[in-house]
Amino acid sequence: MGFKKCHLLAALPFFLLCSLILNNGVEASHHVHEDLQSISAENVKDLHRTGYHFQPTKHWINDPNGPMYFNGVYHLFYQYNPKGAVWGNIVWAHSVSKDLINWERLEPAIFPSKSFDQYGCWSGSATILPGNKPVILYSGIIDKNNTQVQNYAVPENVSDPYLHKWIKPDNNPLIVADKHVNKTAFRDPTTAWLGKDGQWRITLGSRKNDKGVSLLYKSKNFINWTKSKKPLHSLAGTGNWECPDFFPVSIQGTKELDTSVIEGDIKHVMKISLDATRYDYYTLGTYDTKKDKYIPDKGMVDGWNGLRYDYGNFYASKSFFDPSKNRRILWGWANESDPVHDDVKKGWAGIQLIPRTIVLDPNHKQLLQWPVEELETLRGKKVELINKKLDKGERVEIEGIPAAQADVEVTFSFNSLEKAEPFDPSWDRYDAQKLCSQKGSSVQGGLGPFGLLTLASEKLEEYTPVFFRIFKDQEQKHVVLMCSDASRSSLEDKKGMYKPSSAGFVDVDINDKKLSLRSLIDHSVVESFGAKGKTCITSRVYPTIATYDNAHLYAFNNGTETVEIESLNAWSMNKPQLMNH
Ligand code: DQQ
Repeated sequence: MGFKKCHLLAALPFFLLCSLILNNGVEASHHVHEDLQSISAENVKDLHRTGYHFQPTKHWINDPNGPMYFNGVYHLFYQYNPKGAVWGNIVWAHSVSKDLINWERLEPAIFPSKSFDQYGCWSGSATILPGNKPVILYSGIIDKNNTQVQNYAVPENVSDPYLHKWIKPDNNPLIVADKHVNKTAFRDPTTAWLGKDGQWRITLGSRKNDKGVSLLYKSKNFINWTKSKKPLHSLAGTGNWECPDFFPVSIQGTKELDTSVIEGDIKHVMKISLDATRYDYYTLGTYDTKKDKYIPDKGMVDGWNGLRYDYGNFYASKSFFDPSKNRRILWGWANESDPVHDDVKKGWAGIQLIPRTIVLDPNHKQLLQWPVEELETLRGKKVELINKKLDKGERVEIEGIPAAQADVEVTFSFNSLEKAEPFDPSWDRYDAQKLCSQKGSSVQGGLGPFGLLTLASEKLEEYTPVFFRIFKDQEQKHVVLMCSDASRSSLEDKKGMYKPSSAGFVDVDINDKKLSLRSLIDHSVVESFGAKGKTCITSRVYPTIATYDNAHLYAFNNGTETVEIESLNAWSMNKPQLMNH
């Protein structure tokens, strides 16, 4: 996938070049391997399959689609290739759950069958209309040139608890591109929200030359849609926007909100998936309902240098409001980081990450993300460590649980901030990844690096460290770097294997001299949450030695300042029930 090549080129002037590499001139966003996309998996390889993440028994998956809670059941649809382990032949696969953890796979809900979607059923969202009527909006591909239109589908029988069958009425497509819109960059409708004028609104991803655009459409009856003259939001130089998401968050943070809440003590979140870098970026801001415009808050960085949901392998995410627990839940997809031919050999590619709750940080400057509480029902055996000092160069093994399939929560504390290294003013404040690749976990520092060595072999031939390193800038402010470094995750080093030193900065007050970390370790994925979900990083890794019982977990400190593991709890993780997956 272009992700591997292109975000190395993540600099503005390279955008067009990047886009060409990614798409060969066609606005499809995924690499197309026509020769491989219909090779059915004969034998599915278990090595590196996850234990508690969502994945089907075989073949390719990408974007989560139309997540919703309806009549006591969670529905997750997702882009799926029923015929092979690379992108292509895309349908909406469908799974249902009562708890977001155990899933039952049903037959695909939407698949190409009509003139308005015969070349593909791409991403979209669900809205529950008044009278408890769910409706899906999705992008249909109508020809070989990737012309995109927006369609709808409704359940055949709303009384069927699992909504097995979906109908695509004959009055589709609902929306086609007008002459001002690039019809091959015109996709991924959001959940609709209702304006005060009684009109529904949706936004969808597009671009005008190199300007990323979130087009706005309005409708009184959900059938006839009119394009607003002005987009909801746009930004020059960002290229094609995919899978936009637009929703309110509560300022009080006690109860989250339905997508149609557009007033009150709220802020709005605008998330875009940038095709050129393959990251999900968001800003917080205000929805001006009179002008139907989204305005990012002052000081928010929009675009390539903006906040990301996750600084690692996480893309095309989608959120939904869960009225049963008054929370907003975010689903993201993690692609493989291995060569495409390995995916064909494995017979599978792609996982959905653990669903995360999202709330506004009390500082109102960012979101906080945390694995849904239901994940804790999978916790098995627990081991703990309390008040364990780690001097410079020390590491301690967390023993007693299978380290390849675990959930770890740790709080580190330190006595002083004195030894924080100076933050060189020539370093790029937005390029945490570069800093992490230069100052990895083994390069001695002052305050840090300290953290966890996940999926480690006993002799450390392989390991994926997740760690912090603390600097002090010229204004004497502390800068906290968080890394999830895949560069030594595998002895395998073939062409096409992507092993980035993924990293982000953590906007956290460390005057209490503490930093917390949670890592969800699951064979080929490490999902980490720094400072209670301020900065999240996901790595996909393919250890050759540190697999199953040969995987180890350590806490380490390579800084001159002693750090203490104030508390560490680690659990083995049980397998959820994934029926027919
Ligand atoms: N994936 C879908 C598109 C979307 C892209 C196609 C993002 O609708 O823009 O599988 O990964």
